[in-house]
Amino acid sequence: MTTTTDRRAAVAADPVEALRRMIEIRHLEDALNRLYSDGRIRGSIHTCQGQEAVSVAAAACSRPDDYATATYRGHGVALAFGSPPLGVAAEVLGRADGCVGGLGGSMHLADASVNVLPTMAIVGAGLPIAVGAALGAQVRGHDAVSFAFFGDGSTNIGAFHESLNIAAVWRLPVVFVCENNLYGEYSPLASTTAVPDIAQRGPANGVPSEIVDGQDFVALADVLGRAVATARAGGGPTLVEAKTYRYHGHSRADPAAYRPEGELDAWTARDPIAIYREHLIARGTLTADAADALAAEVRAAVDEAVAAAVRSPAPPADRLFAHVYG
Ligand SMILES: Cc1ncc(C[n+]2csc(CCOP(=O)(O)OP(=O)(O)O)c2C)c(N)n1
Ligand SMILES: [Mg+2]
Repeated sequence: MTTTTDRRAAVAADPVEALRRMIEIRHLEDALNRLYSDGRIRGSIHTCQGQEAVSVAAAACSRPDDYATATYRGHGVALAFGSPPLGVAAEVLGRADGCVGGLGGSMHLADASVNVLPTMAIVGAGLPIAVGAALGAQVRGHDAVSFAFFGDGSTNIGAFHESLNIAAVWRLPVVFVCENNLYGEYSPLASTTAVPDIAQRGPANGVPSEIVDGQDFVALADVLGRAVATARAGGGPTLVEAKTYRYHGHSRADPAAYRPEGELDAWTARDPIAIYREHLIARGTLTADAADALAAEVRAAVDEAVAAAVRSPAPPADRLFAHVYG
C-alpha cells in the first residue's frame, strides 16, 4: 500500500511523479468545482488551477520531515506534499474520510501525516506559523525546513513583514513562497500594492529574494532547490516570488469579470502542465503516448477518489465538540 509519506517522497525522487501530481491537482480542483456547482459543498472554495507547478516544485525540493503552511487556496499544496486525493476531496465535502475528519473543510485543510500544518482563511496567518515551525526545528537542532505559501495580496499584511524580519534576524530555515497570481480577491495587484514586484519586499526585511516563472516547473525547482539548500545549511530564509495566474475567479462566488480581455488566454497558452509535459518529452523521459496514458490513469484515480469521498459518511455527531476547548 502506498502511504502518504511514500506519496510525499515520490515527487522528490521522480520527475514523472511531479507531472502526475500536477495533473492530479488540476483534475481534482476541476472535480471540486463541479461538486460545488452541484450543491454538494458548503461555504465556498478557492481553487488553484494554473498555479500547480509552484507547490509541486516546492514538494519536489522538500524532505518528508519539512513543513508547509498554505492559505484557503491550499488544496494543491496539500496534494503536492502528499495528502491523498480521497483525504482532500472528502475534507472539502466535510466527510469522515477527510484529512481532518471532515471538521476543517476547504479553508482549514491540514494533514499531520505529511507535515502540512493547518491552512488558513485569514490572509497572512500562515506565515508566522511557518516561522514558528522553523524556530521549533532550529531549537531542536533538526535541519527541517518550513515552506510558507501565500499570495501577493498577503504581502500587504503586517504578519508578512514581521515573519520575514524575525526569520532573517534568527536565520530561520524558512522558504517564503509568494504565489503572485496578479490579484487579491477582485483587485489587481497595482491597485493595492505600491511595488511592482513582491520580491522587492524581501531585501527590505533582510531576506534575499528571487523572481521566477511560476509556470515553469524546472525553473521553479532550480530556484526553490537553492532556497531549501540555503535554509537547511543554516543560511536563513529566502523569499521566492513565483509569477503565476489563477484560471478561475477568487472563489466560486467570483466569475472574474474584471479580467481584461485576452488575459486568461495569454496565461492558458503557457499552461504549467503542458510546459512540463513538453519538457519531459523533449528530453526523452516520456513519449507523448506515455504522457497521455499517464494523464488518463491519474484522472481515473482522481474520479475514483472523488466518488469515494461522495460516499463517505458525515462525521459522527459526537465529534462536533471533540476539539472545542473552554
Ligand atoms: C486579514 C484578512 N483580511 C482580508 C481578508 C479577505 N480576503 C480573503 S482572500 C483576500 C485576497 C488575498 O489575496 P492573495 O494574498 O493575493 O491570495 P490569492 O487569493 O490571490 O491566492 C482577501 C483580502 C481575509 N481573509 N483576511
Ligand atoms: Mg493573489
